[in-house]
Amino acid sequence: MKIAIVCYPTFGGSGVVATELGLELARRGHEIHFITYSQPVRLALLNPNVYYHEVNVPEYPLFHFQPYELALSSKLVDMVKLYKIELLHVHYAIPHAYAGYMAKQMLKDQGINLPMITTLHGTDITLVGNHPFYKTAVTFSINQSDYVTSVSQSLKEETLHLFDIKKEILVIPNFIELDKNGIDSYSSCKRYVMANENERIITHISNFRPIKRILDVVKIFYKIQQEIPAKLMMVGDGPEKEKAEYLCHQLGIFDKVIFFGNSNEIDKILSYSDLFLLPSETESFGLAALEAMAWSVPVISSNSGGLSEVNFDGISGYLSNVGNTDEMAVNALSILKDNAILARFKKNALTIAEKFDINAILPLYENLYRTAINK
Ligand code: GMT
Repeated sequence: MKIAIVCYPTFGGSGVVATELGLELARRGHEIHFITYSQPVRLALLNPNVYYHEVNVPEYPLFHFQPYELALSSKLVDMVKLYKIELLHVHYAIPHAYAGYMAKQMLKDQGINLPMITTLHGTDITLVGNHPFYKTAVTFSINQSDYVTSVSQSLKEETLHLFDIKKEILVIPNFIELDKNGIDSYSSCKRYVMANENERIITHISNFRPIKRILDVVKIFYKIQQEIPAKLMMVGDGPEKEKAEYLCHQLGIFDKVIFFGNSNEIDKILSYSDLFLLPSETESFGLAALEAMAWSVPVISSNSGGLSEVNFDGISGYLSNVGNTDEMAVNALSILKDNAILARFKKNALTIAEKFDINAILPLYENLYRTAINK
């Protein structure tokens, strides 16, 4: 199949999912066209089945806001005609579903039918999409999609609750590529760069937005390190970073915390980790938690959104109410203090992650594509 994928190319869950999906589809022989404003961060190598088409928005003094949707929909029409693309899959409703709808209409005018699938990822529904200034257009463009998927049952329910959606929403959970997590990767790791042998390694990865509650991460770690030797790996970048650094200074633990910034070494860092913290205000799914679990890392998370569909309480980790950092620290210590308990949680985390293996999830998308194209 010839498929166009539209996504955000930056660090962030929806872009990662879209890129990994496209790369795996290409490996399976499909022709994949990524159409976005810069090369997706995980799209390291182009191969004969992978194309990248950049959307440029020329500056013009009259524009206070650059009309990205216009440029994107134009590019979509041009690429669909040039490469005879059969299907459009947009990730993150805003503004991609809207631009996709415009492209569909322009193509229809030229006698070309382009089926469109919209995948809802989270904040496009819960935070941004629900804003009254966007809601009308978001509702319209979701309803105009030929098929709609969401990455968790929780997000599906929230979408139906917040918007007047007339389409069926199919839940296709996010996935993980487990094959790359081979034992060989462990052997080449240099753990001593991050922590001493006797120290537990605690990790958090996100875009450091307020919704991730990274000050809670620091507070939980502060309580952990009071009882056991430990180091905290803070991976990512975003608006809350400075506040978190300041809190580490205030608490006198700056020497125990490493701020990596955005990193391409996430797999390596996770392979060293003993525990992952994700105390978010909300997560539609929590891909970062799944990535940690795929490296046998137990997760301490909040219980909001779709996190309970990924992290199983008392099995792969623990879930607490948002902001309950005391309970999160107690739960973390109950795992970290005992080698046998830690080993059990690690094993369980991997077992649950295996249910989300790409080989199990990808056929769900492939089947949907076939249905959409042949309809
Ligand atoms: O919240 C983020 O970090 C970014 C955002 C995105 O779209 O890139 O993530 C959302 O999509 C991810 C992939 O489906 C989910 O794993 C995240 O849980 C979701 N974030 C939220 O719901 C806050």
